[in-house]
Amino acid sequence: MLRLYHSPTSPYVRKVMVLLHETGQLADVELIPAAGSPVDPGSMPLAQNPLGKIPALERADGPAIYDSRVICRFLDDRAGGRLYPPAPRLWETLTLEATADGILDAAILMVYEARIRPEAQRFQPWVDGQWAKIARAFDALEQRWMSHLNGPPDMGQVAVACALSYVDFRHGDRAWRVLHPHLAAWHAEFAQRPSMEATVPSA
Ligand code: GSF
Repeated sequence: MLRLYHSPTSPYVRKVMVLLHETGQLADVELIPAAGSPVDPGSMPLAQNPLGKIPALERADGPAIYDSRVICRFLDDRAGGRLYPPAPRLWETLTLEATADGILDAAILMVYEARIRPEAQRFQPWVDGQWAKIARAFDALEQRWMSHLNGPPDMGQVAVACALSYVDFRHGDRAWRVLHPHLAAWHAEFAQRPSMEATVPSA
């Protein structure tokens, strides 16, 4: 049995959960709740992932694997490799996934700055710089990636959908849809996939 260290609000964990739904592997994975932060590892699986982050996937016959991109490729490979296409399209899929993860990295750093750093020590240029990365990524998706996003379903699309949903979840005050109408329309449709609806984060 595979054991996935999990949180219902983690967008990186959500990528794995969406893949499990899409590939029919939900029954093969036991979910282990975990929570923590860079200043308090809490119940994070430090023995499985020295970085103290989730997701991490414990296997019966080998060391635990992480991070979410490694876990997604492992689980997709285990199911026959449908969500990571062969090269050369693979390089676009992986770049799209890296773009989505970069949006998540910036969005989570903004959350930590507000949630963990004491008010007197918060540094607004840091937050603005993180949001600038997200805004440029949205521009790139709108201007250069819509043909890939509208192509055959792949992990790049799953990652982008999870990233856009996470920005809505944690930074709902940032109105990104106005300037990115094609991306917004794509997300509205992709979010209706059963795998996405089954993994909506609860507050
Ligand atoms: C990032 C995972 C991550 O930051 C991946 O799996 O792709 N590159 C990794 N996870 C967060 C939880 S979340 O909000 O998604 C995490 O584990 N934070 C705790 C910490 O100490 O950073």
